[in-house]
Amino acid sequence: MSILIRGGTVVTAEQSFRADVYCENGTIVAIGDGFDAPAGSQVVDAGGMYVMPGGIDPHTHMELPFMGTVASEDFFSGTSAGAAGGTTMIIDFVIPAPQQSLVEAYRQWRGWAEKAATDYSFHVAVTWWSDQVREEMGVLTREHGVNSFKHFMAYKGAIMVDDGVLLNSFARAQELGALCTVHAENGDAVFHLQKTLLEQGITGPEGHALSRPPQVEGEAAQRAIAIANVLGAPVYIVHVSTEQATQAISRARAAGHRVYGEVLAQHLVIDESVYRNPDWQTAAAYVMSPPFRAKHHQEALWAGLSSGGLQTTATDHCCFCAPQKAAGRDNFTKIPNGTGGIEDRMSILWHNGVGTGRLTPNEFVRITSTNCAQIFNLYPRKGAVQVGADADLVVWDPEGTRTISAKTHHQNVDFNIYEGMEVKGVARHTLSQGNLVWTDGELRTVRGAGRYIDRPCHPPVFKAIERYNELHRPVGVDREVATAVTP
Ligand code: DUC
Ligand code: ZN
Ligand code: ZN
Ligand code: ZN
Repeated sequence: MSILIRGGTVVTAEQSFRADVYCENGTIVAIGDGFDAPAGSQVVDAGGMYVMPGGIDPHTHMELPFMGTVASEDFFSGTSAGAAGGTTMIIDFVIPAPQQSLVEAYRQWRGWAEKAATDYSFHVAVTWWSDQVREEMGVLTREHGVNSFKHFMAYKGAIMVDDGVLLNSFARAQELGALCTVHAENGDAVFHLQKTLLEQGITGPEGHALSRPPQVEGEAAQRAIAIANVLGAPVYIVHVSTEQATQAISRARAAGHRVYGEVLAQHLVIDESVYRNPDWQTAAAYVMSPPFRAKHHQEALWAGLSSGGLQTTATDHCCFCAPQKAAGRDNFTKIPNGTGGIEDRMSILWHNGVGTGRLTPNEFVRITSTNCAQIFNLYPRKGAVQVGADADLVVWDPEGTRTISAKTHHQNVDFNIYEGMEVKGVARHTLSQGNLVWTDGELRTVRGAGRYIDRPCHPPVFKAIERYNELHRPVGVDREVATAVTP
């Protein structure tokens, strides 16, 4: 099986150049000018288009059991919708119930994901702490290619963890060379505000945003970073939606700490006014956490992406249909949290990022693919257009247009949060493992064709930390002398 992508401009995180890309058996085998297609090869005309690494969405929740229901998008429909939008890999989340074995939960998710159409991998959430969890984090990193663990600082009474768990888990992950990721919202503050709002008779979707103000995220992001810094551990903050959290990350990075931030496409273009929609069902469709924000936060997020202070973009794709959302008719705290957008992320970012001059095409590749591949140790197999890399590619048409709508999308949800938005910049062809899975508006994904991708740990960063501690030793204090005089 061979395919030649002819006449396009290759765009990577570093450079753009005119070249043909030739792939065989799922791998890029040659990049250069003016190839003749070997007999029997398929040829894709990429004239006037960009050939880029397929998008990687580092944050999805396909068929997640959550808040009394199950997310409507499964691994096949979700990865297929992703392919239609130029995304060729997801990193989804295994979320064990408190007290559940992490390895057992991981196996459960692996079973569900066998139907995926494109490649995938898993972060595993730490929702409780014990010696068993400590041990299983080791098993997952050594035997199952898991190099990242997730922590929810919100969802009190369910999957929220306290600072003690964060410290134990961050320290363990650091020992293993794994990366900790955090959903940063102060769950106690959210719980308190939810109760107060309900007592005041505020029961509609507007209460959801009021119960999760920007400070709630800012405080938690700052705290997670501080806890990581106590240990000298790296930390990755998922779905950064506020100026406060963006600033906390920037400050830490400027001080030399390894802190990463992820932005959801929807937080860049949709604001909090959606919760004031008089139609309950429409307002409820936008209930997700963190919620949509006042407009000025969007500028902070864009600035973070273009400056490199925030590194990745995702969707938190976690779909619930109107009948599922209706569970919270009389009480906003019962509306299942989640929105969708895996099919639209790339176009939303191109149109509003590259189309407005906020991002260069190379920066677009960085924040949709390469940075994620590097942070989560998938590079250069993923996130690169180079010989030897997987042939997960998107042929991007910068002039193509689309009006986003639930009527035409491939996502398994009855609503589209971007309904009616017109975007310029679309995936014309998407290749997964060298196969055309989306071409000129036709979806050709195959159930079960996706592979689980191992992500080995990076080497632990202890050396760097010793050096860091050395640099931060108070002036005039010699450690050996200080030890010697201690009685
Ligand atoms: N936020 C959501 O909106 N849904 C799933 C989990 C989360 O943190
Ligand atoms: Zn989250
Ligand atoms: Zn410092
Ligand atoms: Zn999430």
